[in-house]
Amino acid sequence: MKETLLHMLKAKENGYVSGQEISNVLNCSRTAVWKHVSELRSAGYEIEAVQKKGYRLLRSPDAVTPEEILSRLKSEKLGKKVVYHTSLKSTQEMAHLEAAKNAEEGVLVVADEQTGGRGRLGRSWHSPAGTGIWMSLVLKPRIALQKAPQLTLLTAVGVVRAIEKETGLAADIKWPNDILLNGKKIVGILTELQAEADQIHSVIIGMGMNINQKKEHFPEDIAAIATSLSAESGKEYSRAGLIAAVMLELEELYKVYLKDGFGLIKLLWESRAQSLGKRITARNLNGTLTGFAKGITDEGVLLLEDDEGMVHSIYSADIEITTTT
Ligand code: BTX
Repeated sequence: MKETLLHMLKAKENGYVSGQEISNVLNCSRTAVWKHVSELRSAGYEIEAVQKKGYRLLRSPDAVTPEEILSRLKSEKLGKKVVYHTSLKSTQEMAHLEAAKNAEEGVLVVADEQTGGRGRLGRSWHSPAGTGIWMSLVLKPRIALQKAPQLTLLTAVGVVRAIEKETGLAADIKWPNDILLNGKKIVGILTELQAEADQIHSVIIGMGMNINQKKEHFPEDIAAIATSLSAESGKEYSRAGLIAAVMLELEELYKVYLKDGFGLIKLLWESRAQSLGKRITARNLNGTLTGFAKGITDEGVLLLEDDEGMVHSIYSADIEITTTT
């Protein structure tokens, strides 16, 4: 109901929608219309009511509620169902539960704040209220287990393209899961699986995007490595607009991926990857390797050539670019 009402108000940009028209479309009384308008107002919408003219939307809050996301969504499947919570420990956790309940592909779990947001290897992800995007998308691709890392790379490409389209800012990808703006981390991607033997049931793609935080909002331990779109450009962005843009980009890339495989995605990824062709240090649980980042395989695995000329396949690591040549 609220969603339809919002759609109607938004569709009449700067114009009035009469109470009668709303009550006809929603099939409810004028008093019920007033109640829905009041609910929207308490959620932060500024709505003007003028006798004989009707209602006019003056301002929407920067919320990541289903109403705000769905009224901007252009994708057909991804993000069509939004599971929203003001505060969650982790959207990943909730998306795992949704996936286990046999949620349809494309379900998106969003929280305004995470109290226990997580990164890889048990690390934490700083997710304060009101300024960033913390979301987890459920996909159900019929692909072999070892191909799952490709979806992290696909997501990175989709997120970078969405940011560029929505904000004009050009971000880079650092293998495998970081998106950087001016050398600092603005987005982290966490891909997790529900699988049995070598059969994937669901892929849960977690995305943490720093959007409107000010520089001083970042805690000391990450202030030197993290940034937000707003901290870099001085502008503020609609989080719901960015979520809708990410869903559309991901949907387009995902369709190509399912139909034609990883080839095109790989090319797109390589064109945005700042670590390729550079001397890097890769650290993971097996130790530290330094060498030349030759490229990625068709599976999305990073190839590192060490100083003895031996090529190593790196499945998971933290990468540091040691020099720019
Ligand atoms: P990662 O392990 O590559 O990065 C985690 C590291 O990034 C932390 O140890 C810290 O140094 C740094 N960091 C923490 N918070 C931030 C931040 N807000 N901005 C920049 N750097 C930060 C990356 O893991 C994957 C993160 C995925 C987060 C999403 S949010 C929605 C979903 N739910 C959830 O619990 N996780 C995912």
